[in-house]
Amino acid sequence: MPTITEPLRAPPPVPLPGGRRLVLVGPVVMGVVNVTPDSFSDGGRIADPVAHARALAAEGAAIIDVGGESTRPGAAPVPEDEERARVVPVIEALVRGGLPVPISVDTRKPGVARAALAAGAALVNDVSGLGDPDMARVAAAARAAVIVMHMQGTPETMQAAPTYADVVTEVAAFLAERRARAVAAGVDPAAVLVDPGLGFGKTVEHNLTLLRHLERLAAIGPLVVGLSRKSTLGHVLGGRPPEGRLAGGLGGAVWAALRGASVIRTHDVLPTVDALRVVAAIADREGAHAA
Ligand code: HH2
Repeated sequence: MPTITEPLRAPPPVPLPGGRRLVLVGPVVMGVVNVTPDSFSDGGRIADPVAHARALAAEGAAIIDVGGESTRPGAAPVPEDEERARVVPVIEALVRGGLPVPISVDTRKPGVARAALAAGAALVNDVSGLGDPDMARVAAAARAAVIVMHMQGTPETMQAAPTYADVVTEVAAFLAERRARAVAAGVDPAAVLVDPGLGFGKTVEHNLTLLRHLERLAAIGPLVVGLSRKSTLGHVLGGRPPEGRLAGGLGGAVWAALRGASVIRTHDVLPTVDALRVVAAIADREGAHAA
């Protein structure tokens, strides 16, 4: 078992465009803002994504993740124009309104990322792990940070029959390789975060195994973990629907925090911030629980 204090050591601050820095003490919470009609847990239910994003920032999110394409299992791709038209006005409005935290754009498309970064986003959250070779160049040109996520297959097919010989080793190798790709394209090495992509081409057992071995992934780069409302929680909780998975998600967030995660991606910002503040206070890492 790792000690509690060891994995909680924060990685260096992540450099962002405009000389800003993202300090990963805590760990920090990334609040999900889906500008989609069909996301798995909140599709079409967020009437005003700008107000929602501001509320999540006020609740303590350190990053706001704006996405215009659902990547839930079975989701069909969204045309680039449409995805851009969903996310860019939201990002523009948030930047114009002086949102106090950086914005990431959740996209697999370099064209969408370029427009989002021009509108003021500071990170690219790519669930395809830089699958499009232009993505790393787009991020580097904007001096943006990058989240490299692992996915086996594509959202349309990924849950058909996920197969690994050794899921932790394969995901770790992928993340290290794609991190190197970002750095080779000119992204600051300190600005590349990695994410195992829970639920993206993985069975419940694969997801639990990855969670069990987060330290190996955190050794590659600052680690992002997104378990919020996902079906693995529903499975563990005996078939609970997404709206009944909050407490389970908090259990997972606390586990991830104690095993090296730097960023917890969640729909439920306030309860997650509270849970992580208590963890940090108990772990008593200097400054970690200062508001
Ligand atoms: N999960 C989702 C989407 N983007 N990005 C990262 N880095 N890590 C994740 O685990 C992750 C992600 C799926 O959640 P959500 O955005 O709520 O659903 P949908 O893809 O249906 O919009």
